[in-house]
Amino acid sequence: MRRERGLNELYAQDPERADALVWGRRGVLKGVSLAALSAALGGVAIPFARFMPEGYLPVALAAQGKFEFPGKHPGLVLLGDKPLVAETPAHLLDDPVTPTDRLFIRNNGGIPEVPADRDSWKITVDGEVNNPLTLTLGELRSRFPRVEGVFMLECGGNGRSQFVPQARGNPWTTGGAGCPRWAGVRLRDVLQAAGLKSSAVYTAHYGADPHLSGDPTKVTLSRGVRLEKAMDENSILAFEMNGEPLPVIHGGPVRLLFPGWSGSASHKWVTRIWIRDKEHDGQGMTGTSYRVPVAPIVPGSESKGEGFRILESMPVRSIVTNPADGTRFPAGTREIAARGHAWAGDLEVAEVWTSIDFGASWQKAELDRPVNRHAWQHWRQTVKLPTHGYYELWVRAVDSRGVSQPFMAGNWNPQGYGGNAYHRVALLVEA
Ligand SMILES: Nc1nc2c(c(=O)[nH]1)N[C@H]1C(S)=C(S)[C@@H](COP(=O)(O)O)O[C@H]1N2
Ligand SMILES: [Mo]
Repeated sequence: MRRERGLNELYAQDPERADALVWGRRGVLKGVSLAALSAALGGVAIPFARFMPEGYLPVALAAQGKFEFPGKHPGLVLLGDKPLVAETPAHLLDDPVTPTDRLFIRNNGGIPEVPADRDSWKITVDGEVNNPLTLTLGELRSRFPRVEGVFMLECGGNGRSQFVPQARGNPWTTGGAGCPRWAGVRLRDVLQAAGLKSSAVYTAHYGADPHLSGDPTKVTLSRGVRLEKAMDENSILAFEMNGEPLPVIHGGPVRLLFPGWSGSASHKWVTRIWIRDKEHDGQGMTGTSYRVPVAPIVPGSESKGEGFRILESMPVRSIVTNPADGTRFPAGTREIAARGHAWAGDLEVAEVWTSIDFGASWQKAELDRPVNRHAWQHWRQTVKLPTHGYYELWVRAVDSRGVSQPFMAGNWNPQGYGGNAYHRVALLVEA
C-alpha cells in the first residue's frame, strides 16, 4: 500500500530517499522528471508545473535545528550555537508587532554578565564632542525624554541562503527580521548633551560581549553609522521591548537601535559610543564585512571588498506569515486567506504582489501604511486555487522608489548581504 506523505513529512521521515529522488548534488536539480518530482512531494499533482523554470527547486523543506533558550519560542530555528544565532520561521512572525519570544537572535560573540541593578549600567560618549559623558542607564532615563515606536530590526545577512553560489555565513532564510515595540531615548538627545564638534561625522560602537576566543584584547564587533542616521528621530538607545525591560539576549540593559539599517549597527550591551571625524574602521566595518559591491562582481569570485560600499538601509522585502510553508489544505479548498508583512529599510513599501503560478501572473495585495516610520507594513489577499495539488505562493514587494524584490538574490557578494529574493511557501490542496 502506498502511503501519501506530506511535503515536510517526507523529508522528516526519510531525508535520504527524498534527496535521492529530488536532488542531484546539493541544491541543483538533476534533470528529474515531473513524475519523480510529484512523487517526492508526496505523490501530488503540480497544477502549474508548465510555468516552473527549468531546474527549478520546489520549496521542499530542509532539516531544522532544535532550539531551546529561556524566554524564546521553541519554534525558532538554530543557525549556530557558538555564537548563538537563531531565526524565526515566517509563520511565527504573523503578529502585527513581534512578540519578544519570537524575535531572531544574532550574536557574534558571547553573552556578557549583566548587573542585577540595570540602572547602574554605564555608557561613555567620547571622541569629537565638547563634553565627553559617562551616563548610567538611570541617568539616561531621567535626563532625556522617553520615546517609543514599532521598529524593524533586520540582520544584514537576512535572505543569505538564497545566494547562488552559496555565500559565507549563517544561512538565514527570511527569519532574521522582526518588528517589536521598543522604548528608550533618542541617541541625538544624548549626542547633543555631549556637544558635537563640527568635525563629528561617524559613530563607533562598543559593547560588553566577550570575543569567542576568550582573548580580552579582541573586539567582538564594532560598527558605526553616519552622523545623519545617528541624528534620526528613530535612532534610539533602547532599554525596553514590548513594555518589558530589554531582555539580556537582545542587548539589555541597553542597546542601540537604528531601524531600517543592517542590524549589525544596532549594538547590544552598548558601553561606549565614540564619535569620529571619519568613517569608522572597527571590527565588521571593512573588507567584505557588511559591505556590498557598487558594481556587480562575478558570483562566486574572490574579492577583498575593493569598490564595495557599506550596507546601510536594507532592501525591500516581504514575507508570507499565513499560511505556513508546507500547509496541507483539505480537499475542495479553493480559496485561502493569505497575509504577511513587507518593509523597505528607510523607505516605505508601495506595492505587494502575489503569484501562485511560479510568477507567470501576479495579483496585487491589499497593503496597510506603516503604524509609524520604520515599522513593517501588513498585506493581505484572498488567493484562489483552481484545483487540488501542489502550489507555491510567491510574494514580492516594491518600494516607494519602484524597486522590486528580484526572483533571485542579486548583487552577489562573498558574505551574502542584501539578498532579498521573493519569499516562496509550499502549499498543498489534497485531492
Ligand atoms: N554587542 C553586540 N551587538 C550586536 C551584535 C553582537 O554580536 N554584539 N550583533 C549585531 C547583529 S549582526 C544583529 S543582526 C543584531 C541582532 O540583534 P538581536 O540578537 O537582538 O536580534 O544585533 C547586533 N548587535
Ligand atoms: Mo546581523
